[in-house]
Amino acid sequence: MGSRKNNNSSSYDYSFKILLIGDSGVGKSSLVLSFISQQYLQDLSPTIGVDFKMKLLTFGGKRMKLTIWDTAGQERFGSLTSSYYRGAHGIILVYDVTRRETFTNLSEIWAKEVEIYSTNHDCIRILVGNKVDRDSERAVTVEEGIALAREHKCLFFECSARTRANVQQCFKELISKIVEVPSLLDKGSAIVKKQVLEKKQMCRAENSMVSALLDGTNSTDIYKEWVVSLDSTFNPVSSPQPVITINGQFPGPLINATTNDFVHVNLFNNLDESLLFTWNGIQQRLNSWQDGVSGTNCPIQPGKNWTYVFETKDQIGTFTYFPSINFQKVAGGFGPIQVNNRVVIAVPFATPEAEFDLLIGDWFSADYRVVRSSIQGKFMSYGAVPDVILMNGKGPYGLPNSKEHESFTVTKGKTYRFRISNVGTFFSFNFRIQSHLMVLVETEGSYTNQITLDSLDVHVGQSYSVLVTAIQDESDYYMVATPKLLNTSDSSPLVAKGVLHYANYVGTVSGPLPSEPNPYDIDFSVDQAKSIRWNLTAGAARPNPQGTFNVTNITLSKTFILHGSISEIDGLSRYTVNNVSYFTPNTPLKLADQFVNGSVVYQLDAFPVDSINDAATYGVSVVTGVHKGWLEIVFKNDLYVMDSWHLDGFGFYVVGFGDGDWTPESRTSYNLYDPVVRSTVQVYPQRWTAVYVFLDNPGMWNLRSQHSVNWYLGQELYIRVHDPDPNPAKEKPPPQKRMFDDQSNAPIASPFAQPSPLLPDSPAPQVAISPPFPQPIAPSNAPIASPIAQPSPLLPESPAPQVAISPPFPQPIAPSNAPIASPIAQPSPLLPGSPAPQVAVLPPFPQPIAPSPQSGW
Ligand SMILES: Nc1nc2c(ncn2[C@@H]2O[C@H](COP(=O)(O)OP(=O)(O)OP(=O)(O)O)[C@@H](O)[C@H]2O)c(=O)[nH]1
Ligand SMILES: [Mg+2]
Repeated sequence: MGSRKNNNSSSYDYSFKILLIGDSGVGKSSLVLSFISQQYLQDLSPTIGVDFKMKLLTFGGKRMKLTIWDTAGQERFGSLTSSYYRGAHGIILVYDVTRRETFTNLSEIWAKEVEIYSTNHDCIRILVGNKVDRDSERAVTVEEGIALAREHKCLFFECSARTRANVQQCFKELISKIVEVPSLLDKGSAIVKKQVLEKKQMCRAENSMVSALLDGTNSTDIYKEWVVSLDSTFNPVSSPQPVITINGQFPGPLINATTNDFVHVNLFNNLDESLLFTWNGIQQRLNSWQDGVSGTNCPIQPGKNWTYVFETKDQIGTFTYFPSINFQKVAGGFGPIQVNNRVVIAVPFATPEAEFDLLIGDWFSADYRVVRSSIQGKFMSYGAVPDVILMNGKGPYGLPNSKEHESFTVTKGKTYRFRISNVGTFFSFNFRIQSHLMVLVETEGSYTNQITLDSLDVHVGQSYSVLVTAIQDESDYYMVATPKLLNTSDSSPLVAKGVLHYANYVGTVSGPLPSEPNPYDIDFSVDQAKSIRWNLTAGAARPNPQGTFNVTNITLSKTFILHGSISEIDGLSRYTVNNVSYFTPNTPLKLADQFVNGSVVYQLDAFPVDSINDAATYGVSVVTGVHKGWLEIVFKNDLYVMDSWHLDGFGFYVVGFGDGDWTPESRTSYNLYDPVVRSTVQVYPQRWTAVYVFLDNPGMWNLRSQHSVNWYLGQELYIRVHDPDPNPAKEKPPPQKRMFDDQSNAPIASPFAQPSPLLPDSPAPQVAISPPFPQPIAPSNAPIASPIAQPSPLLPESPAPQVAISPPFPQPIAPSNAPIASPIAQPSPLLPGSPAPQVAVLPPFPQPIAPSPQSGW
């Protein structure tokens, strides 16, 4: 993976701001939709505030970016924020030809606002009479329209957003008039705009005009076409094995976005099993439909494609993406995401010479499907130890038969930004560069206080940015990542080694590896974690400083105390939260929610959020998160190995790390002043980590262990943040083309809406639950090693801490004679009294290729 020079080039020649105004219901949003897409017009909800839409087009050989500000007609009594008008190159004043008052309001209210607030006095205005398809109900004549247009020096069109009559012509005419006005053309020029912005940035004039301009006009659409395949030729380490590649690359390509961009990823599944991709740390604001986990989306079936469309709304930072089901992350498929500051928001450090994406993670040399089978044994089996740690898919320096090591070239005296992510499955690691210090600047969406480190602990699923200045003699230097909680020798494959190469140096890297902190020294790691604080004065996604949001005085609406542990259920090894192991239903929770309020698929709040279930059990764990409430989560790690937790949709305010039991008094040790905000937090063995979350993002959000085995074997739950108002400004509606539409012959109707023909007498809506309970993919006869309890052949010297498996596991709740029970079909201690829905023999949806705990459908 190479470096990227920091230069910005626009993908358009001109950028114009178009504003639509007029009474509520006249069809402004419909006109915009009709213009930018070919969709059949549906009834829309009233716009709240303002909506932005982008359209890129070529006009007269020039590339144009239109940012269309679709305002809310309901605001007419309060008057639109004047900033909406500022800088507009074109204004469309819309009335409804069937409602006379919308016409009179145009001259009495709207046109006056334009006069007062419009800052481009030569901006082009266009008067539009909409809904001419309802000609028989007409209340305003064409002549009256023309007269008003003359009075206000506007162009005039009559349109129908419904039939699309005249809509394209109207926008085209507007653009053609804008480009005829030299002053407007100048203001819309990308080059001039950049110069103006740079000047403004230099002056650091964060006045409201700049921020208003930025709020809407800088977003871009980024389009990706990805083919996801199993590649048996990559072989990062000696043995042949299938690796998940994207367009032939491993790791996958960078998604390089800026705050508020729209990312479109059209993903073709060339695997022989279903898959989903999740965008770890991207908050998918109001849009959990694009989150790509089993609770929100149906898997993309083999041979099919699906386009994710998501917005990097109000975010900056370093993140990763990866496959979320079927244990596939163990085989690769991961890649980097970066979300850059908008150009006018100053980054709190000088622009580095270049950036390096450094994805580091543990790796199994076996086929992931074999590893997947091995962790599903009937007896105690808690995974297997990864064999090697890779840097950007490459083996450690000097490891025979592995892919050539990673190397970055630097120039003496220059400073570089390293974006380091732990894309592994199990090991936390300590990262360091021989003879070089690192300045920590960012983590998963937040700028941090800038602390200088000689080594950095990165836990599974986490990302950081550090600055490294090439201050040493021209030579080569080791970049090293060593696993935590494991003793390794320098030559161990579990010591990742790459090279920092100074340009012009001819020679090889030498010298001892940079010394590591004691890998068992938890206090070192905790102290470092506590020293990573939020940079309160830096702006990030917004111009105002991060510290504007303060958690000192918030009122908590709820506390979850979540114990991560292991257990055995019906003879199967499972990971648990409060003794409940997540069972993945066939129907994604989000779809179930949409159609039948979730009933039948899950029972809301049956999961014990602050107590431990007596007996280990399966559950479709969905809990309520109070919309706009503050949630406190205390993660407790009952095991003797590291864990790390991630919540989709939000950032964690990391307020505390503690030893032993957590009690309400533990809150006195919290850092409420400048807790860092990030999406993944580590939980140390036998310790707790406390976070706050502000639940301002309605949706169905996955809370999971980032450790692949833990996640695959049930260590997850969902937080349902719900606002009963079906307003798309509060939560976006499902994507137009839902996944099952794409992948099966099933109608787009609810899976519950129609009784199955197989179950004519069924009193309740049916759930397709097939296969029933999670099954091991294949019986594993091989002795299954615990990752910790038994040394791996690759780790002869590791003394290995022990996993506490005492007291002995709870016994299976009931002997499970065939037929195998579904956690839903049988009353469970978690679901008291839940009416036992029927198991449909033939579900209406596609089946997973291989039954597995997370396969969904
Ligand atoms: N028959 C007909 N109906 C239309 C047309 N354009 C919009 N509508 C309908 O009019 C209603 C209001 O349309 P919107 O586009 O939401 O109106 P708006 O101006 O954006 O309203 P606010 O967001 O509240 O300001 C919806 O039910 C549309 O389906 C049209 O050309 N013909
Ligand atoms: Mg609207």
